[in-house]
Amino acid sequence: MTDHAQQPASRRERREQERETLHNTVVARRDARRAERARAARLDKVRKIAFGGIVVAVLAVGTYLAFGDFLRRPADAASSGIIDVQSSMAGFTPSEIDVTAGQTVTFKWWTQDAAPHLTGGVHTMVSPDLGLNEQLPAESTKMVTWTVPNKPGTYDVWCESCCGGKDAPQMHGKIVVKPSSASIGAPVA
Ligand SMILES: [Cu+2]
Repeated sequence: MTDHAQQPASRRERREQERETLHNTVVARRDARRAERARAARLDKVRKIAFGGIVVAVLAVGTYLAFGDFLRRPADAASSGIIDVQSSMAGFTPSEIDVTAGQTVTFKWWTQDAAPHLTGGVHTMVSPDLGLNEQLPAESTKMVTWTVPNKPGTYDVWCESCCGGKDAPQMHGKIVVKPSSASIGAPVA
């Protein structure tokens, strides 16, 4: 008797258990799908942020490469190594030239003045302290390559072949020798 009473009950229990197991499986699968979708959404968000960051970085680098050289030029005119200098009856243009100690620079030195106006038919560039003593023929352009002595400071440079030469204030220019970055902070010998 007890067997008969228990059997249907245990069948029901088994069916209930099976239903419950099935239900649990369905719920578990649904939860897993939701978790997967949430994870995918998070990953997608992270990817978008990372991509945005890469785009910004690439644009920044591109902008720097395109304009960095241009932007630096006014601050450090001598960094290209070629310095445009004109000599005229008004003196040197520019009247101040900035260079760096130890740097090798090239003056693209030119004049439009005609020979009759110039003593000996030349302009000159004289700065004994800096080892400069150059001549520029009338109406010409000359490339003068010069290694800047390792002597930071401000130096006088003049033309002695026209318009009163060294005695004339307008015939003087200034060469500023900046310390090289390697020697900044180190004692100047
Ligand atoms: Cu001159």
